[in-house]
Amino acid sequence: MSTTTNPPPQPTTDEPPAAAPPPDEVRLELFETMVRSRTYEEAILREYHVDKGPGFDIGKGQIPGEMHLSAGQEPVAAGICAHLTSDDAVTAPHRPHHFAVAHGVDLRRMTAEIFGRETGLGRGRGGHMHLFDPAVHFSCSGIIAEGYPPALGAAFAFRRKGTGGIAVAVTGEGAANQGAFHESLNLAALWQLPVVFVVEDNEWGISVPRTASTSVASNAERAAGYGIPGVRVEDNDVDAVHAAAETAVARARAGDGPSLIEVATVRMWGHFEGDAQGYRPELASVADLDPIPRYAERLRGAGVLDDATEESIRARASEQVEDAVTFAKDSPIPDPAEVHRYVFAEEQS
Ligand SMILES: Cc1ncc(C[n+]2csc(CCOP(=O)(O)OP(=O)(O)O)c2C)c(N)n1
Repeated sequence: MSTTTNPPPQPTTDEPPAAAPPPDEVRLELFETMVRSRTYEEAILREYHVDKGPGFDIGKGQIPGEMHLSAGQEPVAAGICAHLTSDDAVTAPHRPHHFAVAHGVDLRRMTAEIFGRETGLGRGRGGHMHLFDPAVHFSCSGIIAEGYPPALGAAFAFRRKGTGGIAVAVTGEGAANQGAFHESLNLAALWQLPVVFVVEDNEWGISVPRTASTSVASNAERAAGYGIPGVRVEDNDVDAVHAAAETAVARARAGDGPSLIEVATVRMWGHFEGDAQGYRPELASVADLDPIPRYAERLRGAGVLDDATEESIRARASEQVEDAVTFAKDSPIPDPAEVHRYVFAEEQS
């Protein structure tokens, strides 16, 4: 019987580029995108809890069903989407709002979808985990890691059509243990597709810590297993995400194939609204990790942001968000007689 010895592990990941910060106007745009996203989620949070009582009944209220909010993870979406246009595709996970906002999904129709209204992106049939906006090639799914394979399809189509578009596939670190994640990395590498894979490592998959679900310290190491570059951005740093994405997007656009970016980020609120988070020892200090005031502080220190600019950014965000919420609330609910429309049903009644 012969035995083989595995070679010692080699360093497998590229270090994120130690780039200079983006130009001032870009940093302000990154800040504004993050503020718009947070303002949006604060409004959805407010509206979601209306009429859920007494107690908390997830099926009640004007937005029934589960709600997964992304507060804290805004640097990932802002830094990546700053390099994209509406000709590029984004496939987001069940926690999609920050990517939808950053990629320019129609805010009114997205909000109407979340409220289950006929004017929604999916005529109110899909809800907050199923937002589809073909105008900007955006989609998301409640089935974790299932945004990865469709991103390959979009990238393949863009290449065949010669549009110059690329696809960005986003998932959480928990979902990076799903087969669809690994199959997608393999095929995208094999076919050298213009894809950027993004993993948001918020350290928790519902109540499961990443150390209990994931065999490697960084998903960037897994990229090496498929022969593609992988980087991990630490500290939820939007400037560093922007720099890493610049490299990965340029590589995809140049026809040099896919890359993977993992970002160490933070889920500031529950896995879903109503989650008491008793499993989370660090809960008391999570608010200190809020990336938006941290970035504001950094921009102030660099002389990029002042009170007046921040106020106008926040006012603009509130105006856009409240306009979208009003549009949604003023929209009709779907006609109950049409419950069988757009679904496979043996009998239409
Ligand atoms: C295929 C599949 N299995 C299980 C679930 C249930 N589920 C919903 S979210 C989630 C955890 C996801 O964790 P992660 O990928 O880290 O994303 P996060 O929620 O932290 O953003 C699970 C297991 C699902 N939606 N899809």
